[in-house]
Amino acid sequence: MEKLLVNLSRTISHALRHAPWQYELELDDAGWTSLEDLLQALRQHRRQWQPIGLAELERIQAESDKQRFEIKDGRIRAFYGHSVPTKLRKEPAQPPERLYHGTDRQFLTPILRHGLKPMRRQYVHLSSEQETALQVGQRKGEQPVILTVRSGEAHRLGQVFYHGNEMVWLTDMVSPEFIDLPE
Ligand code: HQG
Repeated sequence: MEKLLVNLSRTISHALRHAPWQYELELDDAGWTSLEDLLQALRQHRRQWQPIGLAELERIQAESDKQRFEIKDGRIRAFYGHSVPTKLRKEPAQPPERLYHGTDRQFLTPILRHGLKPMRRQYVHLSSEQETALQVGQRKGEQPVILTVRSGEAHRLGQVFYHGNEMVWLTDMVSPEFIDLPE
């Protein structure tokens, strides 16, 4: 994807996940905001973004490695990743039997002691595929580790999981008893 679109995608993530107020946007309880307001804010943010419109957002959707945003009925939201202070409403869903979490070896001791915590985000992020988890882990340090989460078992015992997008699942925390290390 060309640089302009990568930068645009990062700024949209920042606006919709972390700091909507910096762009004079307000998110509703499920994270939606007006698409037209977002486009206006982006056009003001950088001079070279003045001509951007829906077509550029659609190109980001088509060319990104991940599905990060949802656009519907004149509104847009981030699928996952939020850190805004008000916890967003997500729809509970039945997870697959196993999910994966990529991290770095340096975090294993606290994770195995206290479980997976959302840290600075609203939810713990889990991947439905090991390959995606590996990519996430590689961003955290030199020694990526893929943890397996027995999500089916946790769900049957009452833990709630939420859909991010097709590949990303969210939950409030994962207790160490449901986490398996690689062999
Ligand atoms: C670690 C990307 C110590 C956890 C990805 C992770 C994802 C603990 C870090 C999405 C811990 C938090 C989110 C504990 C968890 N003690 N460390 N008890 N519990 N951790 O960035 O899951 O490309 O907030 O292992 O694809 O890495 O941005 O979460 O290393 O879906 O669209 O604390 O972001 O998507 O890191 O990544 P993050 P994440 P995008």
